[in-house]
Amino acid sequence: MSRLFLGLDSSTQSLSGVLIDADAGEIVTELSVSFDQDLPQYDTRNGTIPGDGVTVHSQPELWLDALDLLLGRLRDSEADLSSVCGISGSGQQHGSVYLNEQGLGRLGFLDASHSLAENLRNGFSRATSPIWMDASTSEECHEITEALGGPSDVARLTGSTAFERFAGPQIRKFYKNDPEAYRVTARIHLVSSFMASVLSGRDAAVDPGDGAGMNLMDIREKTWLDAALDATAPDLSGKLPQIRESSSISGPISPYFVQKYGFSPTCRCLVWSGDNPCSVIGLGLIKTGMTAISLGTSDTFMGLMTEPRVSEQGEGHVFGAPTGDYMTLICFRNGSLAREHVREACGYSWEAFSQALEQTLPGNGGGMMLPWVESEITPHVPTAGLRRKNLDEQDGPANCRAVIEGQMMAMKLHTAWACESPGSIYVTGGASVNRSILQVMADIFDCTVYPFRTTNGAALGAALRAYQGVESMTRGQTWRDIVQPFAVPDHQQAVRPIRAHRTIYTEHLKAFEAYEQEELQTGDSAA
Ligand code: ADP
Ligand code: XUL
Repeated sequence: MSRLFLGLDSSTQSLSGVLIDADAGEIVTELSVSFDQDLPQYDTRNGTIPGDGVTVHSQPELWLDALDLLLGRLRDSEADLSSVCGISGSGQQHGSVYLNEQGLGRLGFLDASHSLAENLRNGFSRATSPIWMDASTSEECHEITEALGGPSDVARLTGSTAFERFAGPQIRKFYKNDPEAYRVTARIHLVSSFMASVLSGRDAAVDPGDGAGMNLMDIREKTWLDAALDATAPDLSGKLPQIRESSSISGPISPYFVQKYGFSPTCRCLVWSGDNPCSVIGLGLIKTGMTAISLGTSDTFMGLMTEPRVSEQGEGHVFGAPTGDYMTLICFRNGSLAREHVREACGYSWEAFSQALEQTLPGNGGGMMLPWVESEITPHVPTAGLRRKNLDEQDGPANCRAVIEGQMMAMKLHTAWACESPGSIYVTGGASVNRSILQVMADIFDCTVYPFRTTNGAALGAALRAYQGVESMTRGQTWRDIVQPFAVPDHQQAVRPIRAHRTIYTEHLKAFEAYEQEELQTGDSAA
């Protein structure tokens, strides 16, 4: 009988499942539930409750209904859920779920004749959950930062400076706005640990990957940091779950899922993690020094590290990695957004955009662009607006090269604190199909770039974590044994740096850095 492992990814807009066959080394099936389309009764937009764009929440019952729906679809497919040996998951990071005593108590008694959402009705002390897109807690970030001694102390202690979307500032805001509801909160879970609690029918732990996204965890000790808890809200330690390594088993699956969907009672539920730590595994980043870049809606840089080093500028984050090491995550908000903006302004297709890159020269004759179409996370740019230097707005091809060079040079500069010169880069996300863009990346980073085709990287990573957690207890397989058949870059499509471009970019990077500094200091938007 095959040994199957299930990975779930509870993300912003959907819940996905990837079922893998560990013996065959292949994916058996992949399914997804879209919140907006499949659960229209919640009336979400892109998975969130419509609002002002600053306060951004979702409903925890939505995630529960999605779980019932997805598992029902899996049961009705060919998949043999009774052969699933282990389940783990990946959650959108930073989102928090607030259970009262009743909700916490119900976890152990889920009744299969009702839905999960019905089981947990009246079980929440906060009706909706703030998620990672929420930016409404600047005041609380400031208060927490003051109490902990300043931004560099917060970063050194917790792995990140205080960020609006992180759970700690969100908890503080809840406590300040509704102290009574905060008082009756018995447990504050992350999306990941909430879903793990439901699956295992018991209060599940947070792992160091997702726990680091709260501004509450001691990044070195991987324990709750008393000073941060005190700076956030009273009596917080009794309201938080335990922290346990992400390979830990939370317990056997709740009888609810055995009765309803045909899982074996011996199926084990592992602790869940955040989507970024899971993606690191789904991309096969299991050795320190390995790096990946995702060119998606926003661009993200991920890398494994042995020590939790933080940037002096407070850029990016350090999270625990599922391998027990650390990982960095550095987010550049203006990714595809800025590429599309420039492409559309030129009236180009992606093909014409690629041709423009091919017909222009590295260094762009000194023409540069700071691609801040929206406010930028890295570097911190609150005032949106494209900036250009030595660049004619009407020159389409030069603008295409300038946006890509600007993005890659910014990435090179602002990730150097974490990884000065990567040996190679795995690249994924929608724009990774574009080899002309990858050539600029290879030249600027001066290393080989390997495209990595994956759709459900976080769910796959979660399935591999389940496999590792269950199997490492008995068979002693290494991470390499586990990840290798599933997570392989496309070596035939590798893009290598062109030697002749090295000196050009060494010089161009210096000019770009000076230009960026200048603009960051003046702070005004242009063009
Ligand atoms: P998400 O962050 O939503 O997962 P994806 O990784 O799916 O995003 O990337 C989608 C983006 O990929 C599109 O918005 C588009 O800008 C970009 N894209 C698609 N094809 C190309 C191409 N040939 N060249 C550059 N970018 C592309
Ligand atoms: C990471 C972050 C996002 C969410 C998306 O810090 O905010 O990547 O995890 O799900």
